[in-house]
Amino acid sequence: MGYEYDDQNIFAKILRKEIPNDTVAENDHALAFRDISPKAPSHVLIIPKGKYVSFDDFAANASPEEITDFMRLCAEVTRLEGVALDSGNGFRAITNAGSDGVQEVPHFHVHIMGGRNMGPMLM
Ligand code: IU
Repeated sequence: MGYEYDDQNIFAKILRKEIPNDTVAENDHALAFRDISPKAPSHVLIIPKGKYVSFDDFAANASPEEITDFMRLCAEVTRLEGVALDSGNGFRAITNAGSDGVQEVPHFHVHIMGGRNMGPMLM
């Protein structure tokens, strides 16, 4: 069993700069950009630049450098968006995986959403 990556997914096209994005920050191994359909005043997606389908694929197969850069970019986004706990009111970070997780785009991404009270988690 493997994680089959679709090179035609929309985030692969964003990484290849075939379609534009509203970049918030980036580093060697990860890119952060604004969600095209924001569900909160601040809604940013963080994606690895490598070809990982989902959280479990990334967690199992990414290198330590990729994982560190990804997590550090998440932290940078929370600071830039003013939602980090040392300076703001907090945020929700989520990732959807596969069909039961209702993942729309098959390139691993974390949503960071804030700027309002996000309410209880959906069950
Ligand atoms: P999901 O976790 O795979 O369900 O979320 C995909 C997100 O990607 C969703 O919030 C969309 O609004 C967002 N998105 C985007 O930012 N730009 C796009 O071109 C497309 C989807 I298609």
